[in-house]
Formats: sequence, C-alpha cells, structure tokens
Amino acid sequence: EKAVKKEKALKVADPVKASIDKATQEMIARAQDLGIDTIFDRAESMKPCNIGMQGICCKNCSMGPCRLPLPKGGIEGEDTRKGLCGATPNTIAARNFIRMIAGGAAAHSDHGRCVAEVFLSVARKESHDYAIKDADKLLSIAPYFDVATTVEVDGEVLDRDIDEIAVEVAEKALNEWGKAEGELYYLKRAPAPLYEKWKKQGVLPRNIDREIVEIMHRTHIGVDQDYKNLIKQGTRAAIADGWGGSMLATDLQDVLFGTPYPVQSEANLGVMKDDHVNLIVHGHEPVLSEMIVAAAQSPAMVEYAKSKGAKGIQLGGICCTANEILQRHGIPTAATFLQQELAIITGACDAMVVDIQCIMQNLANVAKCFHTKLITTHPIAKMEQDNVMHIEFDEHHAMEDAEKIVKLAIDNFKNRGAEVMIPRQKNTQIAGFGVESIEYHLGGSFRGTYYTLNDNIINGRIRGIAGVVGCNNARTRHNEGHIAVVKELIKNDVIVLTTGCNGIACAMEGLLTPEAASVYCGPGLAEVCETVGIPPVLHLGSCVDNSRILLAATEVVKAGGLGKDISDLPAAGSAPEWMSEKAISIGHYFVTSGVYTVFGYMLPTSGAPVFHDYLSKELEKIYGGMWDLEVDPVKHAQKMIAHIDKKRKALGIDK
Ligand code: CUV
Ligand code: SF4
Repeated sequence: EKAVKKEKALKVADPVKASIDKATQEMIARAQDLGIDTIFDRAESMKPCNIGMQGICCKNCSMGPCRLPLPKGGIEGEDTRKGLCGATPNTIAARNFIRMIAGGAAAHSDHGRCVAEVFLSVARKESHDYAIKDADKLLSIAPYFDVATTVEVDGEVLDRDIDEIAVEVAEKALNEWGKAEGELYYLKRAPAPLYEKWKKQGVLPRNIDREIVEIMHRTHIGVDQDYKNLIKQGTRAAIADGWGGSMLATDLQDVLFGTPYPVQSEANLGVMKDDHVNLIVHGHEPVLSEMIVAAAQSPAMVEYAKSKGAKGIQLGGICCTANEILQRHGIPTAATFLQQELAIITGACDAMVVDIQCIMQNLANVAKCFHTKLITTHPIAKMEQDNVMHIEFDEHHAMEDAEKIVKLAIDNFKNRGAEVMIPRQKNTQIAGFGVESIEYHLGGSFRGTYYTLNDNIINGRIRGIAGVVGCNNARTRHNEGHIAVVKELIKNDVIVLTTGCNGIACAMEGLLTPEAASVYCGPGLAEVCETVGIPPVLHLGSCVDNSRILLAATEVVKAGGLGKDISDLPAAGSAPEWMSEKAISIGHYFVTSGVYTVFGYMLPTSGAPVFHDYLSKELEKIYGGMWDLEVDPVKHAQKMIAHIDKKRKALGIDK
C-alpha cells in the first residue's frame, strides 16, 4: 500500500501533453530529469474537487462545508438540495461567484490604489524618483474628475499650472476608493445608453472599496439569499473594477510612466542569455519594475555587471509585470504564468524579483535547487520559505531599492552552476498598443477614411472585434486554447485585442507581428493589416489594461455607424485558459458592459443550472452581454463569430 502511495506522489506530466510550446516542453523534461516538480507534474498528482468545481460547495460558516452535488442523471422535478441553513445551489453558487469577483476586483483595485498613492506623492513632490511622463494624458483625464485645465485671469483663458492639476486629479482619484457620497467619476465615460442601463438596474458603483466589502457582507451566512440580488452586487463590484480601479490604474500609470506606443521586442524563455546577468521581474505593479528597468539600464550598473564577468544585464518579464514593461520599454517577455518555475529551471536566472499576484509559492522551492535569488518586495506579499529575501520597496527611495536589487542579481552571476540550459525558442513581437495608437495607426481617427477601424468593420473587411485575454491554467494544455481561439478568429477576419497571458502566448507564437497577417488571416483582415502595417492581434497590455478594451469599444461606438452602445457592436470577449479570480471579475464587467463573453476550461456554476442559465441567458436581456462556456477552442471562436454575425445583421451590415 505504501509503495503505491509513493508512486502516486511521483507522478510526472508528459511534457508534450502539458504544453504546445517547445521551450516549455524542454524545461518540463529538464525539471523532471533533475527531480524537481513543477506545476505541470502537480496537476497530474492532484485532481480538483468535482463539487467545488461546480460551484456548489459552501464553507461560509463552520457548520459546513455543505456540499450539494448534482444527483446522478440530473435533476428530475423540484431541486430539493440545500445546505444546513437551507441555502440553495443557486445561493451557494452565486455567493461563491461574487466572492471571486470580490477577490479579483480587490486585486486590480488595490494595484490601482498603490499607483494612485504614488501619483499623489509625485504630484506633491514627495517622491523624486518618479515624474509625470505624459502630461497630455493627465490633461485628457482631468475633465472626468471635474478638474479644470484652464483658468480665467482678467477675462483671459490661460493654461492652468500642470502641478496644480496633478495634485487635484491625484486627490480626487485616490478618493474614488472610499468616497462617502456619489458614484465613480469614470462611469460617465461609458456610452450614455450603458450608463443609463446601469442606473436603471441600480448597479452604479458608489466607491471601489465599498462594493467589495458589501460582497463580503452579503455572502456571510444568513444575509443575501436571492441569486439575482447577489449577482447584482457582483455586477456593481465588477463595474467598479473595470470602469474604476483598473481604469484608474491604467490611466495613472500612463500619466506616470508614459502611454504605450508600438515597440518591437521578443518573447519566450529564449530571451534569457547565458553570458548576461538575467534579472526577471514578475508580478503586476509597474511601480517597482519601472525603477528596476531604469536601474538595470543605467551605465553604472551595466559597467558593474561587466566587472563581474557578464556581458550585460538581460531583463525579462513574467505575467503582467512583463506586459507593463514590454508596453512602455520593449523589455522582452520571458514567460507566461505557467512558465514561471521554468525560468528558474534554466539555471540562468540570477534573480527573480516579485511583487503581487500570480506568483507561485513553489518558486521558492525551485529556487532552492539553483543559485537564483528570489526577492519579494511588497508588504502584502511575502513567502514563508527561508531562502526568500524580502526587500521592501518604497516609492520614497525607489531608485535606491531598485539598485540594491539589480546589484544583488549581478553579484549572484558568478554563483551559477554549470547546469545552465536556456531553451532557444523566442519570437519577435510588436506590442505597445492602446486606444491612442489604434486610432493613430488606423487612419488617425475611428471613422471617415478608408483606413479607420469603423469603416473597415462597416465595409466588412474586418468582421468584428474580439478581446481575448487571461491566464494559463494547469488543467488545460499550456497555450493551446489561447492560440487555437485567436487563430480561428483572425482566420475569419476578426481583429483581436489581447492582454495578460493571452498576449504573451500570442507573442510566443509569432502572432504579434505584421507578417502574421498574410500567414494566418482571412483576406479582409490581412488587407487591412498589410495596408496600415499592424499585427492582426494587438497587444494592449496587462490585466488592468482590459480597461483599454472597454475604452476602445467606447470610441468605436462614439465614432458612429455601429450602433449606440457597446452591446450593439460586432464584438465578443474570451478567456480560453482562465484561472484567477481576477478573470471572473473581468469577465463579469465585460458581460455587464454589453459583451458576449466566452470562457474556456469551466465555469464554477454548472452545479446550479438555474443560476448558470441566469448568467448565460437572462443577463443578455438586461445588459446585452452574457456569459458562455466552451471548452473546445474552435467551437469557442465559432460561437464568438456567430455572435459577431448576429450583431452585424442587426446593424444591417451583414452583406
Ligand atoms: Ni494579470 S491574472 S495569470 S498574470 S493573465 Fe496571466 Fe495577467 Fe492571469 Fe495572472
Ligand atoms: Fe452550510 Fe449554510 Fe454554513 Fe454554507 S452558510 S456552510 S450552506 S450552513
């Protein structure tokens, strides 16, 4: 018996079945050779709980967990399942679902709050290592906060002092998290009909924190026990994420660090170099990584690296931190979420510095087997393992902290073992898109010429717009869903806007290049991409930058010719390999902003069919968008295309 158990613990993944990517396969195999387990192996050894997966396990009080599995053969007649307190499957699934929204909205919004705090301290001239890089962006967002950008002096209208504007915007922005009255400023950026829908439904977020707290209250035992009312609060918190915390994070990051414009770079583990100091930044907030980039590129640090026998310093990013520094600095992307352990398995990672979100605790165990220094930097994200260093990052001496970290990596270069093995795979990518650059590259406006997005959608060269985003998931083959969905969409002339790990996956596959147009696209999309010189998949950044997709959709609506609301657009959303709570929050603000949104893998609602139907059918009647689940990637894309065609028909542009 014992022997059987031991064998079970040693289960290993089949590298080819685990990922479509060669570099990933190689590194999984290498880890196995070295006797180091990775998430791919652990996914073989531990299977998820079937009841939890269906969303019908409640542990909101100590009388539970109450588990309400679907009867074999389905429900016949009345569904009599209930927990000790009487909670129905709908109540339990809805409570679990909106708690996921709370988790996701909290993560994005707390990230935004941190940026807002740094911005305020910069505006007040209290931190000197950052500056306002994009004053135009500041001027463009000021009106949304009712902050004047001009003053009248003796009847003459003059530009207002930029520092004054900055302080006022920063104070008002930071106040969005906890203001006592009113509603979020940015809600008015949505198309007017959408704002009116939210208002009618009573889901206008009051402030960001409150909507998250209220979810925790309403899902406590014995509070809200009506799934429709529960999901309404989920909606309010999700909108507070997408049109609040995330949008503020994106905007204030643009003001502080610059609005992204297209840049060329590379992606996959092959960006690491065996003769360079490899410093990997992983996590989400660019507040830290911006400084690391500046420190690593400083001549003094490069000289120091050379004095230690390296040819230079190679930075690489993982997860959304990668996306942030890719968008603004062209720093190469080393890995997606699922490849994070593998970056250390190369034996060439001299330091990995992490901040918040999507950081696997097992990094510490892997790092133990190599010389890699693993450094946590955020007060809210530490690790228990004793080989992890904590260097707390503080905006008031940001550069000093960053230099300390870069120096640590350089000093560690000489400690590498002989066992360096960097996979060769990498691909070129053009990233750095945003609302501004989509407009710029497609004719300088959204409508009125041969080149614009709206005109090309109306004339049918572009069939529609898809937002394909989100994580990797160790329960599905790494990157397979991402790539299959995106390829099917562009083959059918649907232009793809990407963020998060989908963006990284597409980059690794070479889909973020203008050349991809002639290889993978239908004739219409290919023609547009070739004419204006853009990739068919436009990388808009990190997860908080999904707010850029909302604003791009809004600009398309406002430019005219494609209906009056986001729900009228020939557009759809997708997260083929989602896993995080943030993905549920994103999915839900897409849905309640009017977007048909399909998730891959699973939705934790299947054990509560009535609640599931409510999300997938009834919400469409209210918001024009709805949830769907499709595991097969080609069908997944086809469902999105069918929705796009339905909208084209309604607009009368289906010919
Ligand atoms: Ni924020 S949330 S795995 S890094 S996209 Fe990547 Fe993106 Fe999901 Fe995490
Ligand atoms: Fe069970 Fe109700 Fe407690 Fe949930 S809240 S664990 S359903 S008794």
